[in-house]
Amino acid sequence: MSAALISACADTLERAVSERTAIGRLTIDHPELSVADAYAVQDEICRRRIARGERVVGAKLGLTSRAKQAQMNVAEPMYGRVFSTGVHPSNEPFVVESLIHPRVEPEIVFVMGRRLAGPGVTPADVIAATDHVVCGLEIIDSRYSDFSFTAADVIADNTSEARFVLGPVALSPVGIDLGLIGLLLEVDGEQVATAAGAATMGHPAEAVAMLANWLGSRGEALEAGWTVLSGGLTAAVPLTPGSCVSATFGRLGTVSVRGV
Ligand code: OOG
Ligand code: MG
Repeated sequence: MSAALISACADTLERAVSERTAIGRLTIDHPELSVADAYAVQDEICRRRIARGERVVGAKLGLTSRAKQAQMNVAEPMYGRVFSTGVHPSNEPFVVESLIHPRVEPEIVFVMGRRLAGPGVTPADVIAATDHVVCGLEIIDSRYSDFSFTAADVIADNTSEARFVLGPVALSPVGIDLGLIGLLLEVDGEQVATAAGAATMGHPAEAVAMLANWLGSRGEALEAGWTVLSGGLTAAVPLTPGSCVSATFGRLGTVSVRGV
């Protein structure tokens, strides 16, 4: 795909964000959009956001659990970038209208103690390079109508990245089996899903290792201090005004967000 077309796709997605209006999939008009093209569109949008003063504070994995893959009908794991502007304070209500059609999903979040880049990164390397883990809720917002997309569409859209909320308990991952951390997801106090850390590729550190290897192959890295969202453990739930989504993760505590 030409540089002009990559730039035009970036324009279309950026307009959807600024106008808070969902668009049709890019691949309807551009069925030739490949995964590599899609990352080029994502890169272009990230470059523009950085040029406008936003700061990359980490990365996110997408579609790393069967629950998410089944919900979105996309079976391919992927990554995106997270920005300083995406941090939502845990005690503040979330204005639903600030996004197009936000959904919330529970994730285990790694905060890197040192830089990590592939090739050859293993889950044990991830644990050793991690300063601490926390639980989190990612607030995603697809720029596509009805969250309907192919892998290429959603990669171009920075994997529906919008905001995230971090939980209250920071723990070293050493000596904890993150695969066996239990999760209870509730909406307005009603149980909607349960899962364990192992829902993301057998172990959340497995997903983060894959990301470090992908980034390494591009000459990039998980940087020290970065926040890394390892992927939704359950299907995402809509965030609506007046509702409260809450995730309790064993020793990592409870994180919630209330829509207004
Ligand atoms: C794509 C984002 C996927 C995850 O954790 O699986 C994602 C989407 O579902 O809109 O962030
Ligand atoms: Mg996510």
